[in-house]
Order: sequence, then structure tokens, then C-alpha cells
Amino acid sequence: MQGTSVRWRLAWIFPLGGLLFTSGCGVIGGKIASTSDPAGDQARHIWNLFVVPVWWLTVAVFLLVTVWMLLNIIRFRRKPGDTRIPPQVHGNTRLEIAWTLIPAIILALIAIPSTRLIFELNRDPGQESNALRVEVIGHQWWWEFRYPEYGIVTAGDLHVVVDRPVVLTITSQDVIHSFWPPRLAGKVDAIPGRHNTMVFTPEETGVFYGQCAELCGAQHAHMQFRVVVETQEDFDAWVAKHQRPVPQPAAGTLAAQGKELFEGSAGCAGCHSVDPRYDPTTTPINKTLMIGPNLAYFPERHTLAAFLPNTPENLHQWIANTEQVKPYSTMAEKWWKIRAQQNMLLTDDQVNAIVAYLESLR
Ligand code: HEC
Ligand SMILES: [Cu+2]
Repeated sequence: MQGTSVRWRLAWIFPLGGLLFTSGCGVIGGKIASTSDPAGDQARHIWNLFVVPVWWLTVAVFLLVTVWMLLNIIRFRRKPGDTRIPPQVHGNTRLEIAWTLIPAIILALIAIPSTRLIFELNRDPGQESNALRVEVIGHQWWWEFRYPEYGIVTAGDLHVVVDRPVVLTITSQDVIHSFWPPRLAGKVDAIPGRHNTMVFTPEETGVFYGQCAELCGAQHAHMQFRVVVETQEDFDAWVAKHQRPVPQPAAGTLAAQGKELFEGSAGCAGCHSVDPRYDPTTTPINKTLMIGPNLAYFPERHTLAAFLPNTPENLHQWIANTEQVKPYSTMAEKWWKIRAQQNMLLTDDQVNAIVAYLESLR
């Protein structure tokens, strides 16, 4: 008796735990990055499919079962003084057929619109749709974005145009990742050697949170991105900027010292380019020019290392303490740790100079 009551008293942990677990979604601009608040056509179709057949059918089943169960519990309660053993029943063919058939029919009802939608979503709208075409490449643990039409390569922030269809060709450089901007579209896997398509039309301007949705290693949770949905005018200005080389720091400035370090003894240029232009004929998709993200116009990005707010303080931390900020990342493993072993970590002044240089790339 005692055991049962303790177990019952602890039962609330399960629904509460479930609630906490499912509410673990990103918050950006004061808004939760929730699939229930779609800002693009694909996310809206998925949400509508979920709400109409799935959610309401589930609610109906839940109410039916609970009410029926409660009625029976009350109706067939043991009365005081009643010591009879109730009739013992075993099996009821009709009942068993019914509770097999009904769920099968419900599942079929859900499956038909779901399957239809899966085939409708991500269908290429064709050349005449004026869609913006972007190549998305997953890396452990950051996202690269290439615009072959404009010869631009960038990382972290995906720039797209409001009310203009986007066709993403998604692949991976290493392991399987999954590209997921919850308020704009569903998930599409990024698989090495495959080019999967995602198609959606953003319906609101703004900055939208995105996340790798496939467990892809130690820093999977820190493999985020942002989708910047802007007007055609703002997008054109962004493209024009990225088609120009980055500004050069004036001679004698701290930034100029930083540039020298970046290209020279600090070893950054071995993995990072600051040339925003990229020639799709010489660097086809899935062949990276550089090991690290392209750093052209880096200050405009919302995130640093795919998860931190992009501030000069965090940038300083990143360069000075890469291993602590994002353990196991390629820059920590192949640069910071090696320099730490050789006692060649940058001095605070050197880091300041490099930060000044990267901050000048705007
Ligand atoms: C061994 C290759 C390598 C070297 C050398 C290297 N990096 Fe990196 N860097 C990377 C990789 C890979 C990432 C992405 C890490 C991640 O987010 O998981 C990165 C990320 C960054 C980022 C964040 C970019 C973004 O879009 O968020 C900055 C800034 C950066 N590195 C600056 C530097 C500087 C400055 C140096 C030299 C002091 C340097 N890196 C040296 C590989 C390298
Ligand atoms: Cu990933």
C-alpha cells in the first residue's frame, strides 16, 4: 500500500519532465523559434497538417478513452460490503477486432495527407519561378552557404528574400547533419555525397533561428545558423557588398597589425579566406576552398562559431581560448591545441590586433 502511494505521488514527474524536454527550443528576438509560429509556406503547411488531422484526432481519441475509462471506474467501483469476486472474462474477439481496426483507420487517415505533403514540399519550382538558389554545406560544426549565381560564399547567416522562393541544395562535408529552420521549413538531411533539396518561401522579414537536427558529434548543439529574410532591395545591397573585396585597413593601425598576423605568423589564413567571391567553376559544391568559414564581412554575422553572439568580446575569447569555448572544434584541435603544446599561443596584444582586423571587415 505504502509503495503505491509513493509511486503515485511521484507520477507528476513524467508529464512535467516531458514538458520541460519538449520546450527546449531556441529563443531569438524575444520570440520562441517554434514550429507553431510559421513564417514560411513550408512550415505553415506542416503546421496545418499537424493541427488538423493529427492534433484534433488525438484530442478526440484522448477524450473518448479517458471519459469512457472514468465512467467505468466510477460505475463499477466496489460497493461497501460487497465481497463478491466479479465475473472473470477472457478475450472478446469483436472488441479486439474493433481496437485493431479503428487505430489502423486513424493512422491511414493521417498517412494520406502526410505522404501527399511530403511529395509536394521540396519540389523544385523550376527555372521560371525566379527562385533564389543556394548551396548549403554542413561541416562539423558550422554551416556554409554558397550563392553560385552571384559568386558569393559565406557562413552562419543565410540571406534570402521575403516572398521569393528559395531552393536550397543541401549536402555535407563530413558526417550526416540536418538543416532545420523551424519557423520557415521542416528538416532536410545533409548527407555527404548527396544533394538534397529544400524549397520554401519566407513570408516575413526578420532573423530566424536554425539548428542542426542530427546528432553529429560533440558540438552538435552548437551547430546553429540564422536565416536573414530581407527585402529584395536589402538583399541586392548585401549581394553588391559581397561582390566587392573586403576593405583594407589603413597602414599603421592596429587592424593593419592584425592583418599581418592573420596572414602570417598566427596561421589563420591557412584555414580562413577573407575573399567573399567564389568561383563555382573552380570550387564545385562539396569541395571546400578552406577548412574554416569564409571570414569576409564577418562582423555582419549574428553568430560566432555557430552559437555565440558575435561580439568583439566573444571574438577575443574565441581566438584566445578556442579550446574552452568550443572543445573538439577543428580550430581548437588543429590550431589552438597545437599552438598551446608548442607554447605559441597569441599574446593578448596580438589577439587585440586580430580582433581589430576582423572587426574592420565590414
Ligand atoms: C586549422 C584550421 C583553422 C585555423 C588555423 C584557424 N581557424 Fe578559425 N575556424 C576554423 C574552423 C573549422 C572554424 C569553425 C568552427 C566551428 O564553428 O565549429 C573556425 C571559426 C572561426 C571563426 C568564427 C567564424 C564564424 O563564422 O562564426 C573566426 C572568427 C575564426 N575562426 C578566426 C580565426 C583566426 C583569427 C585565426 C588565427 C588566429 C583562426 N581562425 C585560425 C578553422 C581554423
Ligand atoms: Cu550537425
